[in-house]
Amino acid sequence: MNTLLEGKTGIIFGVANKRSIAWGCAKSLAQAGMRLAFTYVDERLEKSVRDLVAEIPGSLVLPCDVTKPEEIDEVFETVREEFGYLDTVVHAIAFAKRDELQGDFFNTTKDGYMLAHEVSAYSLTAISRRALPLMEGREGSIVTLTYLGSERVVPNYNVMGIAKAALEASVRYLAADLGPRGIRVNAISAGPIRTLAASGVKDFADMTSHIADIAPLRRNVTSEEVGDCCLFLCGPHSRGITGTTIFVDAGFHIMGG
Ligand code: NAD
Ligand code: 0WE
Repeated sequence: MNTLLEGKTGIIFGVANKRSIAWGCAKSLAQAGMRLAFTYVDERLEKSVRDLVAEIPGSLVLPCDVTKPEEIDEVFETVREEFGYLDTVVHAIAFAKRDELQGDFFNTTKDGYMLAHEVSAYSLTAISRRALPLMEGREGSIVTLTYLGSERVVPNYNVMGIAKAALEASVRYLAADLGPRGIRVNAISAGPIRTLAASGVKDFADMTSHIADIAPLRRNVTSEEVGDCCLFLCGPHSRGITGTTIFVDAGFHIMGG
């Protein structure tokens, strides 16, 4: 436990279970003394999230499916009542239909394209707009999670790559809007981590072993390492950084062969 973020509050979107990158972020922020609210997407995940969050006393747990605007409204209304203000938002949400994450990208359906963008990209803007009144003038920080598939072709990542490109562009536009109001916005581009969202991804084990062969650090990364970067981006040490993407990928993205 340290006191770096004592008296600060944050909300974390995207905890599903203990392997979630969002949970890695939660542990780092809670360790620094931040009071946290968590959202879960549906009843199927409620118990899993409540059981985990019991490890961090004083936390709020609220339902939020980002495809339902009234649920996002309700989350921020409750945070306003319970916390009164907000210093941090962690956005660690992505979804595409399983069918869209295999085979040729050109077969992406309009519905599949729209859904992936709604959940994985637009939600950052929808959340940031509602967070603004609670965060204004507090030197707050918004952090989202992205992946290299936004700028390079990663087989099967398909429509998620397009959605992550939109997410990263959203980070830049939001940073420009919110900077004058004292709020920073950044993305962390994580290397592959075996989470629920990665389970069932074809050839995932081959991808991670390739990274361990090629990346400068000759290994993969953990959600705790991503969480510590999130801690940096939410705290005073990153006060000069906004609108950017930081890679937590053992250096893999710099390699050309
Ligand atoms: P995860 O499955 O633990 O988290 C994804 C979360 O998205 C889940 O909690 C899920 O409930 C939530 N979600 C899905 N649809 C939603 C909706 N409609 N409304 C609200 N929440 C919804 O997996 P993760 O790997 O921890 O993913 C977190 C973030 O990290 C995602 O943005 C993902 O793209 C990104 N990321 C993951 C990796 C990886 O290899 N695991 C690498 C880089 C970036
Ligand atoms: O962003 C992600 C995960 C995105 C994701 C994964 C799933 C699988 C299950 C979004 N939606 C779904 N929907 C499902 O039904 N990552 C960065 C992890 C990931 O996913 C891949 C990867 C990597 C890496 C998919 C194909 C290729 C590589």
